[in-house]
Amino acid sequence: MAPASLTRNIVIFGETGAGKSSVINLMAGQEIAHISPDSHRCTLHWTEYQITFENGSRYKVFDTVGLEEPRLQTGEYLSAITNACGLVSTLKERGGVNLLLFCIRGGRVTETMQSNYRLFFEFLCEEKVPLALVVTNLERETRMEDWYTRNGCYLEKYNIRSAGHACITAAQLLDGRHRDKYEASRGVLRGVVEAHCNGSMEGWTGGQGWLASFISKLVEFVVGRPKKTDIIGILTKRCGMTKEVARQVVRQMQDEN
Ligand SMILES: Nc1nc2c(ncn2[C@@H]2O[C@H](COP(=O)(O)OP(=O)(O)O)[C@@H](O)[C@H]2O)c(=O)[nH]1
Ligand SMILES: [Mg+2]
Repeated sequence: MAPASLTRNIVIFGETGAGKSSVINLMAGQEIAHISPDSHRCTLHWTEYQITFENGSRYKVFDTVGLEEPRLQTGEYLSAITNACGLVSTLKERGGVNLLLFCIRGGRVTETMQSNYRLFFEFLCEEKVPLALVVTNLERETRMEDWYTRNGCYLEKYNIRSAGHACITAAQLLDGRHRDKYEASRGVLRGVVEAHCNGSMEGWTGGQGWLASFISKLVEFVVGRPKKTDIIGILTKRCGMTKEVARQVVRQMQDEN
């Protein structure tokens, strides 16, 4: 067993407005994440939060910016590379990823949802990290879990697979009736986090070529053709790679496509 004092790392992702910051506050039991519609929109930008449950379990939560559309424009891709370098090296430093939380609003499955799932689960974590779905906006359901009973099959149909799920409301300041659901949601969410974080003891750190492999897969989302020299420029100037390694990454990219 891992020692109780160990901090586990959670990466939360999903579109802007899905409720990620609200979910972090719900999990923390206090307002630590800023809820704002505007803020920083650059893909793979992240903010780190520390959360400790009453039972002593400690977590670092990485609140990330995902894709807002199914595809990335070339310029966005270049900024996403810069963010990816920082994110990957920070996650390594912190001991790797223990759990992915995919935050979605209860509604239909969209192409952007599928892209975010692929970006974080398949590309960033190479399917090696447990993923739990957090479905928000369910306060109008008589029983919030019913949403999954009705919709779980659609997620599977679109290849969005999860090890567990939490059907919740993450909205504070709702009226009395919904307030109970908010409090109940905290228990459900924490239960899912504990169930899937404690089992996987070591965080996943991606191995040697983690960053290179992630960046080269990322190119699949890009509309148009980013210039080789632009990519090499970013990898050497912003990500600290040598020219040699940067060229290798670009070559790997071309092999994948
Ligand atoms: N009704 C309702 N609103 C929610 C829920 N979760 C978040 N919101 C609201 O949706 C908006 C976006 O939430 P936020 O947490 O900032 O989403 P983020 O962009 O993914 O971090 C805010 O106005 C929240 O108050 C929910 O479960 N139900
Ligand atoms: Mg947010």
